[in-house]
Parts: sequence; C-alpha cells; structure tokens
Amino acid sequence: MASYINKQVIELNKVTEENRNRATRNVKTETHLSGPEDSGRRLYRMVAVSFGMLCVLQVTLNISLRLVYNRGMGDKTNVTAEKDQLQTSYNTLTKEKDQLQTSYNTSYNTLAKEKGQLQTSYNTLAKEKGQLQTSYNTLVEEKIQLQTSYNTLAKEKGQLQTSYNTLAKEKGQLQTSYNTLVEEKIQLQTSYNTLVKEKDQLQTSYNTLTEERDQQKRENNDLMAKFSNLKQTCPKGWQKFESSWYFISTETKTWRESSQDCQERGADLVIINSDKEQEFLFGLNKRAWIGLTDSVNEGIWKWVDGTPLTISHWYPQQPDNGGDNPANGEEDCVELNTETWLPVKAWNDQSCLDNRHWICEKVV
Ligand SMILES: [Ca+2]
Ligand SMILES: [Ca+2]
Ligand SMILES: [Ca+2]
Repeated sequence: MASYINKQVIELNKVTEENRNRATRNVKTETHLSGPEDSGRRLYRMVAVSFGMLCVLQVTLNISLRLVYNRGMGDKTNVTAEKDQLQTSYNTLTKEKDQLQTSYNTSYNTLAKEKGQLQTSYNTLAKEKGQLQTSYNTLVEEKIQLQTSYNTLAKEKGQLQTSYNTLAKEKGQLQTSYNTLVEEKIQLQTSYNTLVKEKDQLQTSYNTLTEERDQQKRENNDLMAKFSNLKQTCPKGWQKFESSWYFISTETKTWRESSQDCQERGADLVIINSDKEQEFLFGLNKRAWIGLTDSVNEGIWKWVDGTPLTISHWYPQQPDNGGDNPANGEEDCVELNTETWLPVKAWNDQSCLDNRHWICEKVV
C-alpha cells in the first residue's frame, strides 16, 4: 500500500513538474510579446498559479497519507476506511486534475489562437505605422516647403506694405495739391464771374453811349439838313411856310391819285399840325385834298404817315360819311373847303373818288 501511494505521489509530482515547466516556457515565450499581448500573458499566469496551488495541495495530501500510514497499522479497519476515503479523494482529485488539464489545454489553444490574431493585428499595425511614418515624413517635408513659401510671401508682403505706404503718402500730397487747385479754381471762377459781370455792365454802358452818340449824330444830321434846306430857296411851283414846302396842284384828281402825285414829288399829302398851318393853307384858297382818311377803319381818322388825329378842324356836322344821301356815297377822304367855310372850320369828309385839287407838303 505504501509503495502504491509513493508511486502515485511520484507520478503526481512528475505531472506537476511537467505542467510547471510548460507554464514557465509559456511565460518565457510570452515575455517576448510586445504591448498588445499583456492580457494573454496575465491569463497564462493565472492558469500557472492555479496549477501550482493544486500541486501544493496534492503534496500536502500525500504527506498526510504518509503520516497516517506511519502512525501504524493499529486499527486496520479504520485504516481501511480512511484508505477508501483517501482513495475516493484521490480519484476525485485525479478527475479534477484531468478536468483542469483539459481546461488548460483548451485555454492554451484559445490563447495561442488569440496570440496569432494579435500577432496579425500587430503586424498590420506595424505596417500602418510604417505608412503613417512615411506620410508623416512627407508632411514634414511639405511643411518645410510651406514654411519657406510663407517666409518668401512674408518678405514680399513687407515690400508691398512699404510700397503701399509710399503711395499713400504721395496720394496725400496729390490730394493736398488737388484741394489747393480746386480752391484757386473757385477763386478764379469768382474773379471771372465778376469780370464777366463788369464786362456786361461796360457793354451795356457802351451800347447806351453808342446809341446816344448815334442819336446825337442823327439829330445833328437832321439839324444840319434843316439848316441846309433853310438856306435853299423853294423849288419852282412850291411855297414855303415855316419849316415846310407846299405844292398846290393846278389840276384835279381823286384822293389816291393825288397822294401818288405827291409821293412822286418826294413829298406826301399835307398833314396839318397846328392852327397856324391850317390858316396858312386856308389862305391858299384852293378846295383841295389833305392827307387825312378813314378808309381803313370807318370813323378812325389817320394821317398819311400813320399818326392818329389829335387836332381837328371839322366844319359843324362833319364828318358825316355822306349823311343820308346815297348820292354822296361813302365819304372816307378829307377836303379843305375854302370856298364857303371859316378858316379853322373847313374840313369835310368826301368821296375819295371825287376830283379835287391837292396840296403836297415836304418837311425841310
Ligand atoms: Ca404839316
Ligand atoms: Ca367815312
Ligand atoms: Ca361829308
């Protein structure tokens, strides 16, 4: 019986030693894994520690059995019973050991499989890390180039800023000059406007003076002409009274023919301007046409030069435009009747178609 127990203890110790060595190898192997495999390594350690504790428990059980056995074979019945109990415990432990062995193998395979997956992930990550490193290097190189470009641009920006400042300064000077010129232009415009106004006033004064001079010249010419005429002697067939010459016809004509004859003589039918002239003409003792008519507008008497009638010498009841006698016809022309009437009351309107002597007047 003792030899059998010893044999079992030795066998159990071998298995324990073998497991411990395997665990140690696994731990050694795992120590070569890198960071991502730490979780697997902890699981290995837990399994190895469990095995170690089982081994310690088995050794303790073997020692207890040996002590029981050495205590003598006193009570064989008890020993047999205890032996059966121990055998049962041993079987149980063996069974548990087998289960643990199975669990260990299963865990080992799982861990090995996970280790392979982790290794693959690690390789993938390492590859990606290499690619990232390459990208990083490229980015660093590009950053250096960008830095160089930035420095160049910063330098150019500084030069442009300098140019801008210079231009801004020149612009300010030009603006000042422009403002000065604008101010001078306004002053010149004001002076110009003043000069234009003065020029217009001078022009007006000049025109007035010119007109006055021309008027004076005309008056002088008229005076000279009158003075010259006064010195002249009357033409043959004309009579002089004050500043006019008068022509008295020897034949008779209608009023219009008489007027035309006067114009051909450089004169016109007489215009009576005063009582004196009326009395002078009356004294000529000719029943004759004078230059007064209302042939344009009935009742509106006008002299042959277009002036209206102001001083009149009508005979009472005249003008009557022929009265109620159709035989007289329309009476639109004026005759000086010296045969029957008073000197200053000698005008009568008469038919222009009647024949009369006529008197022409020429102002000299
Ligand atoms: Ca007259
Ligand atoms: Ca009339
Ligand atoms: Ca009449």
